[in-house]
Parts: sequence; structure tokens; C-alpha cells
Amino acid sequence: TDKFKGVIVAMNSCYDSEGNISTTAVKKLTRFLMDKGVDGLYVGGSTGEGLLQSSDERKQVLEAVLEESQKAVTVIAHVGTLTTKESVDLAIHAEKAGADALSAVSPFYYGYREESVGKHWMRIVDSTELPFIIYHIPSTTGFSLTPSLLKEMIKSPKVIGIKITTASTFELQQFKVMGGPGFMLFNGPDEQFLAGRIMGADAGIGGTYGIMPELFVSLEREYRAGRIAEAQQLQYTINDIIADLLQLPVYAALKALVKMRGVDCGDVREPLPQLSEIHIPLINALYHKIMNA
Ligand code: NGF
Repeated sequence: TDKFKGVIVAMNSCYDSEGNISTTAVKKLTRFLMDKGVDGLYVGGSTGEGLLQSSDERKQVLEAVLEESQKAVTVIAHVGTLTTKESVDLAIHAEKAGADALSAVSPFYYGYREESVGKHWMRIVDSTELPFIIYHIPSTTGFSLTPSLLKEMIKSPKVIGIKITTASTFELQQFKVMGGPGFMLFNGPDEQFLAGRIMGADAGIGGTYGIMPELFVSLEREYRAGRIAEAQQLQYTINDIIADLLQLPVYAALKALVKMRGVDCGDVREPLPQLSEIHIPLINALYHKIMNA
């Protein structure tokens, strides 16, 4: 459906100076992104540090986003955790709080096989009436979604798509075909947003959108209008910024830049790597690149 099209920001979580959730800052960031014209928000994912928070904290963040957005943009709640019980609890909460959809990474650490991952995901799916988006990110979870598991999962009409964070647009396109009519693919790697869109992604979900929402919103507009050369130029501009970003501890750098854009979300949580003095010149240069793009 149209609800899940376009630019969906994998938004940061915000903390105060003591490292506790700042719902005030979460709301401010929500407002900032909405004012830039993004289509949706993905809460508590990788960029959102959901896996570094307690369930109670994750609920606070989601509630703050929903309170501020008031249904004006699509809100997807990432509810992946290490235990089925906790994910189901987060899913039920997300539905009650008013989220539009659920998403979850596969459980990790014990090196689960397809059958266990499928059971975990389906328990989440069955716990609410909300649509569910599989989060396929083998680089962090070690689990790669298989065609056979996908086939099983799409038997439920609630499984509406896959957020795919792999570099392969071939894989993206193949999953899209396997999912059948109406099945949605969400592009994960921001550096190939346009490539993903062209190969069948209906939307992108990404963390770097938050520091340069204008560029992604423009890119999406140009793409929809069929102005591919213009869209490609914007992707090149974005990729020049991402190439620099990847020289830094990415999540910490994103937060530093979000702060420069006007919303102080605090530091990333340990054990994520923090920024240090040596990174400051590159951060400043990046900020100028973004503002002059
Ligand atoms: O964080 C990663 C790890 N990838 C994100 C994104 O796919 C994850 C991507 O935006 C996401 O959306 C989330 O926060 O849940 C990258 O940060 C970006 O492409 C720069 O490489 O792979």
C-alpha cells in the first residue's frame, strides 16, 4: 500500500546527558524529520539502538514518536530482541500504542537455523493484527533469509515485505518476485537507494536519511518523476557523504551530525564506538558538505 512508500528514516534514539531516554529530544527529532517531508519513521532498529535498550526504554521511544507524529507519517516499530517473549511483548505494546507495522531482525547469538527463526518471527506476527516486515540483515545477525523460509512466512497475509540490508540488488529483486504481487521490499543500504528502487524496492529505510533528509526526499521525488539522471546525481552527492561517514564510527557520527542539524540526541550507547577528538575535523567538513549539497 501507499502507506509504505518512499523515504522511511531509521531514526536515532535520543538520550539526555546522563544517557537516559529523552522523550523531549525524541519528539524534537520526529518533528524535524516530518518537517523535511519524509514518508515514515523506523523506530528502534540498528540506527535506533533498539538492541542496546531495555524493553521499557524502547516503549518510551516509540510512544514519544507516535505522540509527536499523530499519524501524519507511517511509523514502523522494530521489535527484534533475543527472546521471543520479549519481542511479542514489544509487538503487543506497539499495536496498542498505534504503530502502523512491526519489523524484527532474526534472533541471534545461538546461531539459529531457519526453523527456529521462522517460529520466532511467526510468534511475533501472530501476536497482533499489524503488518510485519522481515528485517534481513545477515551482516549483523549472521542469519540469511532463505527462499524456503520466505515461502513459509508469506502464507500469512500479515507478512507484507522485507527490509533488506545486503548489497545485492539481485537478491532484492528475487525476493520481490518470490513475494508475489503487492509484496514490498525496503532498501537497506542508503548508498544504493536509487539502485534498490529501480530493481523493485518500494521504499528505503535508512539511517543516513536522518542527517540529510532533504537529499533523500529530493532523490525520491526525482525518481518518481522519471528524472533518472537527476536522481543519479543526487545519489552521487549522497554517496560522497556516505563514503566519508564510513571512515568514522558511523552511528556516533550520525548523532553528532543530527546534533549539528539542531537536535541533541546525546551519545551512542556503549559498547558502540564513540567519537574522539581526531574525528572532529571530518565531522565538521561533512556538515558543510551536507548543508551545501
Ligand atoms: O546500519 C546499518 C548496518 N545499515 C543501515 C540501515 O540499513 C539499517 C544503513 O542506513 C537501518 O535502517 C536500521 O537502522 O535499522 C547504513 O547505515 C548506510 O547505508 C550507510 O552504510 O548495515
